[in-house]
Amino acid sequence: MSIVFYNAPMSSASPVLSALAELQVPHDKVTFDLKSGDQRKPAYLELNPNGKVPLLVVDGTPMFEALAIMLWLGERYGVEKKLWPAPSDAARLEAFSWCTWAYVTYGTAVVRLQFATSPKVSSELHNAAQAALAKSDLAALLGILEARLAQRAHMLGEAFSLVDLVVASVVGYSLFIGATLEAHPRVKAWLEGFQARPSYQLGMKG
Ligand SMILES: N[C@@H](CCC(=O)N[C@@H](CS)C(=O)NCC(=O)O)C(=O)O
Repeated sequence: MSIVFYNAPMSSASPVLSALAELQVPHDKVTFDLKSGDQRKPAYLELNPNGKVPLLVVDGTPMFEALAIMLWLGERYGVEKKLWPAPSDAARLEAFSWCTWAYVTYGTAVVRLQFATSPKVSSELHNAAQAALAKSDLAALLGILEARLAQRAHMLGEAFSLVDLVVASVVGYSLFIGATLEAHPRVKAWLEGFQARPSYQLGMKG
């Protein structure tokens, strides 16, 4: 199988790079400089009309969206590496739920906070009330994660899995935006455990 991975340091591609490392998936890596506009070149837009990273090209077929890519990697490579539940395992249902929860439910609150406060967004669009509401929604969601981790060391049980990588990547990013973990010590310890893994370090390095 031929896999080409389009990456950019410190971007939405970083968790995918970590997943490729955890799963030891052989691939060729193309590193983009987003500031110079590599992602908007016509040849790349043919592969990904969104003009964004990450992108995985599998035997010539392009696949975009980090969550979709990581779910596919889990299905294709994770079972044999014991990092993704087998089709007959009920934990597979939980795997899909928690990964989607991280990117869609938690991720939406992260984006709301980002739009309300980010220096990359024009200041007249900043909104203190929206920021406070998004922060309080993030705290409530972190409470759900805290409760989950009170019953098991990792998202699916005692062992680390790709689900930890997916969820921790989004939670880790939210701290850069302004979420805090003071009230969620289990989430904090679990996140620190993930960030100590070589795959996380590699993902961040790009
Ligand atoms: N929802 C997409 C987001 C992808 C995305 O926003 N990528 C950014 C880097 S973090 C990008 O390539 N930006 C380049 C641009 O917008 O020109 C995913 O998760 O794959």
